[in-house]
Amino acid sequence: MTEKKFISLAMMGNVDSGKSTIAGNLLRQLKKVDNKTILRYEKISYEMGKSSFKYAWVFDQSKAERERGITINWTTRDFETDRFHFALMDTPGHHCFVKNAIRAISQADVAILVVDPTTQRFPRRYTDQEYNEEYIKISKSFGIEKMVVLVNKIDEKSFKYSESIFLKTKKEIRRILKEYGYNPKRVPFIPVSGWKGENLIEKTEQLGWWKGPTFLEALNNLKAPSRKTIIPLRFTIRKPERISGIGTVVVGKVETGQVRVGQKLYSPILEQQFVVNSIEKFHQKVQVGECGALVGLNLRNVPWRGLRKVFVLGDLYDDIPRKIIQFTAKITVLNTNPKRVKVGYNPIIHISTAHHLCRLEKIVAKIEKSTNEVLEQNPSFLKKNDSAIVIFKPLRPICAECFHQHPALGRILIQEHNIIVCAGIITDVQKMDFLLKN
Ligand SMILES: Nc1nc2c(ncn2[C@@H]2O[C@H](COP(=O)(O)OP(=O)(O)O)[C@@H](O)[C@H]2O)c(=O)[nH]1
Ligand SMILES: [Mg+2]
Repeated sequence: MTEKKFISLAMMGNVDSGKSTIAGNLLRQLKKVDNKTILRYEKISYEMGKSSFKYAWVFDQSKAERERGITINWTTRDFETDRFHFALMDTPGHHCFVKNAIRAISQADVAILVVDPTTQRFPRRYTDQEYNEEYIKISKSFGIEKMVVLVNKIDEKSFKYSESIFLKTKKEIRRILKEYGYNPKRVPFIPVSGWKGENLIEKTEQLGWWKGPTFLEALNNLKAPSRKTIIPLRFTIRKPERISGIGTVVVGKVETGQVRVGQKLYSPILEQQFVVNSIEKFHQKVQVGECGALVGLNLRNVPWRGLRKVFVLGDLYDDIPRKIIQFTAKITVLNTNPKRVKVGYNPIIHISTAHHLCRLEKIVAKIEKSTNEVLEQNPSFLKKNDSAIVIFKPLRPICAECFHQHPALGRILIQEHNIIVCAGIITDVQKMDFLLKN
């Protein structure tokens, strides 16, 4: 039997749209969470006056998350269909924790956008549509080509399983998708109720008009993502964990190449090498972590403290990753920034699961986005919709790569006050010399 292809999914969308509830209820229906656990959540959440969050608690595991009724962390669970092995990442929608959402989305193959078309319950700084737009921008900037849109809460009083509300929502979201370069025809839209578990795995009688797939069917119908297996290894770390009896485990994604037991890995930030003791993929020991997989690596001789700052590992003998002290990027300004994007601008730049403080050293040229034709040399600032070639200098050396070599480490995103200011790709990097301490 050939092994099933692996796909990672990130739930994304505004706070309270029902991401955690959908994810939790889906796992319950797939019997990945037993009813006893749900009954326990039901009882305790009821006592806390948060009974509507019983399914969300499958993913919202911490005390702070449960008391506040919001997702803060980014939690991953797995499940299988007959074609694929999925990793399902639940992300926070609350604007205070959007950094965690960005990091999770950066490791996803497919984004699951959850939208709530029912009436808004409290005043917000931005409209729901603006939040949806931000998430679509984030996933596009990270090169996520596939998306599934779930129109949630069909059971709510103001929705009442209405086809017209579904179609209206679909039309609005499709317009945004198109604006940011997605082909709306390739994005399935599915009406669901995360709370009642309707149309997640099984169809519901209430939705007689719905002839399309359920959420799970849509996932099973996805095309397997293409993987860059033959390129040397880059492993992006989400978090280090200390597991009793095993030792230090780094959890992350095999972005390119593959990782093997016994392989010597190198961290440019620590300037150290480690040997892979064992690899775990959703609680199962494996010999190889294939390209695209989310795995835990148990490493020999890792300094626990230093690991927090490490985001990328590569093979010690094959295209070893190096520290970067400066990089050139082709960026597009997606939003006007009150301070404007000019030389000296000091943004935090997201690259894969990491973010770094950088300084804009130089605006080389303003260009025409599609043709790269130079419109202006050395402009003093950039405004909304401008594209440009720029040079950034990180405050401290970082790990990054040219987009055409390692796409996952060559995409950058600048976000300020929860608004995406710029997005782009790295076209050139200035590397530091290779150093090895141990
Ligand atoms: N009526 C109804 N309420 C829902 C549905 N899905 C989620 N909710 C409620 O919406 C609130 C927020 O849900 P949660 O899953 O925490 O949203 P998240 O912030 O996107 O993760 C909770 O009170 C849920 O019970 C649904 O399909 N129907
Ligand atoms: Mg949540």
